[in-house]
Amino acid sequence: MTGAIVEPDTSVLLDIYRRANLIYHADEKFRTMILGGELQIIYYSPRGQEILSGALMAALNQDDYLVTTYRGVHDQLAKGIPPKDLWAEFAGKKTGTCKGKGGPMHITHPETGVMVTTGIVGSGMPIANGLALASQLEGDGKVTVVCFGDASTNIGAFHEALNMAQIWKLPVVFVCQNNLYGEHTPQAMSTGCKELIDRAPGYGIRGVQVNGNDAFAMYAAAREAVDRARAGEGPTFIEAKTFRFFGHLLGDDSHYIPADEMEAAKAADPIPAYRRALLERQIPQADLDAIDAEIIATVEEASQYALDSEYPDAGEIRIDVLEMEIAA
Ligand SMILES: Cc1ncc(C[n+]2csc(CCOP(=O)(O)OP(=O)(O)O)c2C)c(N)n1
Ligand SMILES: [Mg+2]
Repeated sequence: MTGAIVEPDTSVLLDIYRRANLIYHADEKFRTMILGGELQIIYYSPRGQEILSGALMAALNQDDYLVTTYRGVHDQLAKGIPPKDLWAEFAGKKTGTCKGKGGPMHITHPETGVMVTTGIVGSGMPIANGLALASQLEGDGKVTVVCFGDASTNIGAFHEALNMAQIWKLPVVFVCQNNLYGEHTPQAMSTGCKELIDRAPGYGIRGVQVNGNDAFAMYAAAREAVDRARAGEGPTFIEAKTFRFFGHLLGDDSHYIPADEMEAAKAADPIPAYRRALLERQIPQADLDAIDAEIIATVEEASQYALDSEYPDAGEIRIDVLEMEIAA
């Protein structure tokens, strides 16, 4: 874990609060809409991982790059995609980030640096290297962050990407959001090494293990890794420990998670814990309540916008796609 932590100032603490609680309320609304039949999508809830993502994205610039996964709605919102555009894409509407043709699994929004969302486990890491290599060659000063889960560290692409990033000193930060399970399999059943951070020395890459649910520790780890990458000091592998409260996908009853493990994780829910931490630091409750109210209104507006928007026209089906002529 990281050592002594210098606390960020109040504006950063509130920024993290805002990002994390936008995720929290959006996730709640997504689940309500899906279970109520208003939205027909497969949904991978990031509930429990909000603080990790909020603190991580608060350390990035708007034009820094992000690559994330099917569970990436927390990362996408925290990176700054306008909720209306994101919601409409989830609903498959033409007002969405990809004109409703990508859906939740393929969110892209270059205006806020969200370059790729992928459902192919581990595939984001080499792509992140490509983005970081482009930044290095062009000298644009951007940093690429790539998020992935614990089970993704068993994919070959993870090992190739860490090695290549290190030898080329790429401005990339690999963030493993270790929620301890890959689908229904606990880490110990799929992974030989106990601590994922132990994979870093094998590639000579800087490794940092952190409690991702602790906003202060997570922000400090992210800040340092991002600053180093931007300064040309190369990549970092961050293993951020966290937990997911709704299983792999919505509808998963999490029967494979021991009851006491789930209970302990919920007792340590990072969302109320961070609110308590801010109140202890004399941040007025009214300020936090005002942010919550604003977020709830934003989420309501975004979800209604998605419902009210139109589906793409049938004539759109061959536009924005790669077409190949197949010889008869
Ligand atoms: C290459 C590949 N193999 C298998 C799958 C099926 N699959 C989808 S999610 C997943 C688990 C990934 O777990 P982890 O990386 O820990 O991320 P989490 O879902 O916990 O956020 C698997 C095996 C896939 N999508 N792609
Ligand atoms: Mg996982």
